[in-house]
Amino acid sequence: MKIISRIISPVFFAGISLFSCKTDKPPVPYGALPSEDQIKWQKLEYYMFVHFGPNTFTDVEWGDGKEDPKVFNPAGVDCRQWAATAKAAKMKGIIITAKHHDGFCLWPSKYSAHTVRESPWKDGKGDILKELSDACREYGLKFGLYLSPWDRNHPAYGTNGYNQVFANTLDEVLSGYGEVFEQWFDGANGEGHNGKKQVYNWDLFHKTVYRNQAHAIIFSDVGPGCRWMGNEKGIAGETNWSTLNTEGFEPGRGAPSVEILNNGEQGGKAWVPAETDVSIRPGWFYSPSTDDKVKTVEELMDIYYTSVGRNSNLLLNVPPDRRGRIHPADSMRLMEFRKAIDEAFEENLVSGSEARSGETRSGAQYRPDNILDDDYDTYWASKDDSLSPSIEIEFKKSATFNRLLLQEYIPLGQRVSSFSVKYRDEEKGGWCELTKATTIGYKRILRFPAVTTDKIKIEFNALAGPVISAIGAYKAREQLSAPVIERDKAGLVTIGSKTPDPVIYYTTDGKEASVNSIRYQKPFAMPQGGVIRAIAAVEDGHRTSEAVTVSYDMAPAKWVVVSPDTDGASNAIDGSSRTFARIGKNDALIVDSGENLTLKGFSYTPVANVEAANVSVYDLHVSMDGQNWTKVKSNAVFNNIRNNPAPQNVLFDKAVNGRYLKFSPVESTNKSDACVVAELGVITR
Ligand code: FUL
Repeated sequence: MKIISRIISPVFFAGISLFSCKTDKPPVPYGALPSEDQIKWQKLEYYMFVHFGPNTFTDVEWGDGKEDPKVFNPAGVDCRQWAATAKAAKMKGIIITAKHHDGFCLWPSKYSAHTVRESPWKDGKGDILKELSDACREYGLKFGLYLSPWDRNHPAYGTNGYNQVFANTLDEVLSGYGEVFEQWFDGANGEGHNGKKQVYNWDLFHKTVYRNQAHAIIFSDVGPGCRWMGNEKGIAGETNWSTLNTEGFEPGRGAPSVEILNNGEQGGKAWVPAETDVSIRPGWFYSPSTDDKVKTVEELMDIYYTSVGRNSNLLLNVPPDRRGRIHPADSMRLMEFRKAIDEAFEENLVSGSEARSGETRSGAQYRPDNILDDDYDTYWASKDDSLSPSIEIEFKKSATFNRLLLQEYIPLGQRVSSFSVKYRDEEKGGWCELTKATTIGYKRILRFPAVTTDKIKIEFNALAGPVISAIGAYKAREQLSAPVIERDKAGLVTIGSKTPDPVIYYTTDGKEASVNSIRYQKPFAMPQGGVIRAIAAVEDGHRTSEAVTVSYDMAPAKWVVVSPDTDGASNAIDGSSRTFARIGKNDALIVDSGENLTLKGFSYTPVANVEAANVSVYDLHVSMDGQNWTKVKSNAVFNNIRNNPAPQNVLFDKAVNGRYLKFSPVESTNKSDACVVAELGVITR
């Protein structure tokens, strides 16, 4: 018997191993798929947006096309400095606003009379696109173009002829400056200088792009190359499909809802991945008034996690200043941001681990441990019929981590619809819930409080057997949150923090805050306004947060709402932007400040939500007695307030004396009949 088994066993086991060596066919691609160009584009992950033009000098977000081209006169344009900064930040390219809504061309276009040629810059002989494309080539960066079809200057805008003018303009830029990796089409479409709107010929525009740049990715609300993800705050959907149904939709007002753009659509017929465009400052163009409002590293890291970490590329706007250089406040912040990303993802704790899954396809190229190498093109693939497989990773030794990174192999489609992560905790008795999420796509990063374990298990739910390129675990340093400064109606300032029990230091004299500044102990009064700078500190001041700066004008302490006489109307002057008043269109919000003021301007705080009925067009009157009114603003526009609902500070041409303010909404961002006012304020300082 023994002899027989000795003879049989090797044959038997050879048979098994021969059998297990059988290799399954590669997984069948699922649903809409990315093109090769889209895959290359997705791997860029992070690149720079540059808003530069007359608005840089006139301090507006949307120029009206009537600005004198002479305002464009930067003293020291240095596109190599932009490229060097992008390179040092490990961004992969730069997209520039070649032509914004004002129609001003940053190159001497033969199709426009509103260009750098008409400006005093380099005696009209300069060409920003030439300088920047050369600099990008020198620094090994990709070069991309933003061109707004909406043109508030061009005489042909609003006529049939304009579409061809725009196509010619595209032709000119796309053939003149070498390779263009992305063509950015802004969906905003307002009136031209003649009050007319344009029906765009997108088909003609797209053909023009592809004729010149066959591999360019076309951005718009609905692609076709990549899509706007629905807000300008840097927050892509937690669920983010790269697929979308685009038939019957158009960029701009004809686009699907912002919610759909934010989430994509499961089973969508086209592959249109998300791109997150967001500015490092409150506005898209440079303004000296925002030098101290550059986003903190904490905010930028949040944006990184809600964009790159949610299956979206990140297009971060860094607007050059009036010299034509990136301002030190922005470049310093970019370097700190880079350092924080690099530190967070420096060490992948899964290296040297073992990965196992019982639902793996046969064949070495599908093995679970393919997720552990650095090669995106190797993957673990489950069997065709296993739509809910799991994979276990056993660490070499017990590890502590607070980030998990997962990547699907997108050339075979986006397949995972949800997954949950468990970790082994012997003391608690086995597997414990760690976190769960929905989609993965090209890259997904999850954040959670640090956990220590030797083993994790990920359970997937998928539309087709999951194909996973990478799973990584990291221990990122938790940022010490910057203080949050708030002031109430009476003018009482409170400074808090998300970090438990920090010590907060602040200044009110304009000086930088440090651990030697005033220690915050209790709320303090600032009814007349001023500047507050604050930092938070822990570990006896050895670790400090980033500094925040907030400027206040006078508090609405004595103010009352005269009209409308509705519940909640006083929310517009309660000092809190979390509450809001509703004002009927064609109605007015009248406020009595209780004293005669010298008004340099006013401020309107919208509700910070793209879908809110914020005021986009308004009239403003001022009065001494609440009877006789002076019109200070008529049919005035809050530019780009729909996409970027940020506080608006409006300066008057000259100061006006008054006690009463009448704010009359004319149009709202979502065309509804009632508009919202989170806060109305004055500028007196
Ligand atoms: C928006 C524009 O209206 C803004 O001015 C900015 O250029 C942003 C990137 O796109 O739609």
